[in-house]
This record gives sequence, C-alpha cells and structure tokens, in this order.
Amino acid sequence: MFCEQCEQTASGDGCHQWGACGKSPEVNTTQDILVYCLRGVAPIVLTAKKLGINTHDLDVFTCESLFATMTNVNFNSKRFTNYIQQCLEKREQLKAQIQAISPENAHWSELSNYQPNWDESLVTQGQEAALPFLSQIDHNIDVFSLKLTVLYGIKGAASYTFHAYELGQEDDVVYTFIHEALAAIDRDDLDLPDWVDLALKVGEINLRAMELLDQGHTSTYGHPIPTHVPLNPRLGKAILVSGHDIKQLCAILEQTANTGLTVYTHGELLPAHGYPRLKEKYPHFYGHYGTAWQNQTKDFHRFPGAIIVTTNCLMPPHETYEEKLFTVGPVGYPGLNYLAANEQGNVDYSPVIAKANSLPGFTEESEPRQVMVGFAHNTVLSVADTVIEAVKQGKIRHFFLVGGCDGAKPGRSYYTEFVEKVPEDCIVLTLACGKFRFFDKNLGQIGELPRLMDVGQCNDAYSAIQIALGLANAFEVGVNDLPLSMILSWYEQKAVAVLLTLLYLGIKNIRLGPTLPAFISPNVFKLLSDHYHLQAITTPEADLAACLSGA
Ligand code: FS2
Ligand code: SF4
Repeated sequence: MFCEQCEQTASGDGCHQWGACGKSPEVNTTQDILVYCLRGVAPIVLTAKKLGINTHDLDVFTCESLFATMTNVNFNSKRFTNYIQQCLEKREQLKAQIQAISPENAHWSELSNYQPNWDESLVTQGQEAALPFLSQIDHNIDVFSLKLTVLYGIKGAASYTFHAYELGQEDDVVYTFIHEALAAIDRDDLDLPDWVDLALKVGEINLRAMELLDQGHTSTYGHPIPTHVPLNPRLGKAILVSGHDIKQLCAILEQTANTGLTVYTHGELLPAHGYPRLKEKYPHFYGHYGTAWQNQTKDFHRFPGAIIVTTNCLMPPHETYEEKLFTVGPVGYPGLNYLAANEQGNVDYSPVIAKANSLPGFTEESEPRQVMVGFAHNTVLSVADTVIEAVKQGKIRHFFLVGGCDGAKPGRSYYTEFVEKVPEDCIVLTLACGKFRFFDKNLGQIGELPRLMDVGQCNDAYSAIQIALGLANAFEVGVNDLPLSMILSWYEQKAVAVLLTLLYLGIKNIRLGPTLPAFISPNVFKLLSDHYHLQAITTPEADLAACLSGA
C-alpha cells in the first residue's frame, strides 16, 4: 500500500505496510480503486454537464465517497466495494444518457471504461490500478507532489460540500470544479505553474464550499453567540455525539427530546453549543465531554452512555466500548453498529436511544467547569469598533490565530506552549480540534473582550477568514498588514483544503506544523515559501518573537 495523505504518515514519508491510523492495506486499496473510478467518471460528468444533462446524483455521490476516503472516516472495505459498485452503475447510466442524445460525444478513455474483475482480488487489482499513477513520482516529483496536493485538497473540499448539501446549500460551480480537478489528475500536458494554479483553484473553490456550509449552518441554526458550555456532566443517562455534522446532531436532539436523556458533544462538535436555535429548542443539549479525537479511546471507554460518530475522526475502537458505539453517514468500521439513512436521508436513532437507556449514565456529580464558544464572524465583527479602538489605544498589540487539527505526536505541545507564552496584550483566536490543548485555560480579558475566542470547527476557518477580512476592511489595510499571525496545525485533508484557501487569498507568513506534509516536495515547499513566506514552526519563543516583530 501507499498512502501519505495525513500528518501521521509512517516515518514521515508514507504508510506502506499498514496505516498509522489503523487503515489496512485492503481498505487502502479499495479506497484507491474508488478514487480511480471517480477519476474515470469525472470526464463523463463534465461532458454530461456541457450537454445539459442533470448530474446532481453523481455530484453528491462523488463528494460523499471522497469524504469516506479521508483519514479516520471509514475502515470498512465492504463499504468501499459498495461505493465502487454504485459508482460504476451510475457511470454507465450517465454514459447511456449521453449516448442517447449525443453519440458523437460518447467516446471514453480506458480509465472511464474501467471495470474491475469481481471474481478476483480487489487488492491486487487496486495495486495494479495505482501503479501508473505512483510511477509518476520518478518522472517529476514536483508535479506528483502537486497532484497529491490537489487530490487531498479536493477531498477536504468535498467533505465540506457534502455537509453543505445536507443543509440544502449547493453551487454547481463547486461540483464542476471537483470533477475538473479529478479529471486533471490524469493529464500529462500540464506543467508545474499549471499545477500550482490548480492547487490555488482548489483553495478558491474550498472557500466557496466553506461559505455554503456557513450559510447552511447560520440560516438553519442562527449565527453563533457567546455561550458557556459545561464540561462537568449532569446526573442521568446520556448520549455523546462526535464528529462535525451539526445536522445529524440536530436530528439526534429532535429524536431524544423529552426522553430524559442528556446529549453531550465530543471533539469538533463543541462549537455547536453556540448555535442559538439548538440551545433554545433543546434543553437536554447540555455540555461537552472529553477532548480531541486522539484521546477518544480513553473518553469513549469512560463515557457511561451511547456514542455516535458522525464524521472523522474515528479511531479503531477498543472492545471496551465498541458495543455502545454507532456510526452514520460516510463513517464506518467493520463490525460497528452502522445507522443507514432512509431514502429521504433521515436516520432513525432509536437503537442509540435504547443503548443509552440500557447504560448507567452519570451517577456522580463533579466540580463545575465550563468553556466559552460562539466567537464566529458575526459576533466578532459586531464588536469591530471596540476592537479597533483597543488596538488604537495600544490595549491590543497583536492577534494570533492558533488553530487546526490535533493529533497524538508530542510536537503538538508547541501549540499549548505558544498560547501560554502569548503576551497579555494579545488576543488568541482559535478553531478546530487543536484548541483542546488549551481550550479550558483562563486567559482573562482585555476590556470586554476575552483573550481566548473559539471561532468554531475546522470548517469555520471561513469565519476566521471573514474576521480577518472584516478587520482589514475596518482598519483600511490589507490582511497581511494587520497585526495578525496564523499559527496552524494540520492533520488531515480538510486542513490541506483550508491551507490552500489561505494561500489563494494571498495570506502570507503562515506558520505550519507540527511537521510539513510528506506529499509536499522540497521544491514545491520552496516555491510556497518564496511566494507566501509559508514557514514551518520552530520554537514557540522564536516564532512568537518573529510574529510580534512583524515577520
Ligand atoms: Fe480535528 Fe479530525 Fe476538524 Fe480534522 S476532529 S483532525 O478531522 O477536521 O480538525
Ligand atoms: Fe497513513 Fe494517514 Fe494514510 Fe492512514 S491516512 S494510511 S495514517 S498516511
């Protein structure tokens, strides 16, 4: 197998024997075949779109199945075999539609006609299918590096697009580009600058995908407002909801209303507490339990109720809690309870409710603790005048956006140390699961403003961007001229998409860690650092000093 799509890739240069995430070679290969099939489907979809044929089904399917191939989403090779079968069926139906109205356009490449032999091992076939692509590493490692950057960025953008679709927000421009990017992977007529442009275009499209998702969230659940979230559980039976999917969280809240169960968030669902229409409507939507995804084996083992994982990051489950663990949507693991949606896309959570009722729930009270969420763009920009005044009076010297993914590597303590060392006249904005290293620290206030503000999930990078653009507008300067530094941690493909968005926007001096992506070749990294001053993190002290001096 070969996979280097995430930060924990083995030995920093690729998982070859078994995924450091727990992904088996079999799962990796069926994922490769699925992506191979989607690359073949993309030119057919693009032809169909030009002919005015409705491709919505394959647009959404492509996003969902790319999402399923992301790190820590699905470990079940049977699910990928099923995705491959569906993909090929949908492909042939679309070909037939094109043939019927425009036979002169119905000529397909070998890739678009690919058909696995279902009587033989998919693992062997997947390895063979991947070979021509992987051999490109020897021909032009920089183009290969950018092809992987585009592919991984598209996976991240596809996951946001899928969430936005679930909330009724779509844009055909996004779907079309996802197919264009998939089709481009097999082009050999593009040179390095073309691939750089394509990678930046992924960033542009991802910005639109995140905007759609932001519209989906805010139009459905209201703009997030500053909200205290208890970290201490309350007595009674309980359900824990993990992942990023607020629509599924809402469905769970609806189905558990008046059952006596208490619903807690885990991981990247913490910011959901800031949405007023969830908090107002569901009094049993109470608090947050646990910290970042890589601590879930401990958190899930201890949680005395049922648990649902709605998206990444799922880790291979321990036997101590797998019986009370459920997955939905693109998430899966062999043997785990999977709740399939019905034809209308709705999930019946009664097995989770039954499981929660069979478990003891919380039987002892603990010391009250809380954190604050809800500092999304609407809230922060509503106090822009106060912020500007505080900057002008010298009360606020600098803003730091310290955000991104968390992970198990010890080097990630850099981010905690960085935040601890930020001077008292500076504000820290944070987002995504990396914040769990410091989210419960009391950094105090500057005037009315908290020094630590949680902007939201990883996809709420859109909100952070809006805050930066709004402040730049208010100060009448460019974003790069603001007293703002971005200190980012990455782990999986959504972070790749967000990084490409920031580069597309021309944001400079981003510091990235804990290690640089293995799929970025030295030349490509040099190119990015020459143009955007993208830098690897060093030490908290040195980086902090550099940021405060404007570097
Ligand atoms: Fe954290 Fe995992 Fe949010 Fe990433 S919960 S590393 O998927 O997307 O950030
Ligand atoms: Fe390795 Fe990450 Fe790929 Fe898993 S997703 S196999 S850890 S590179």
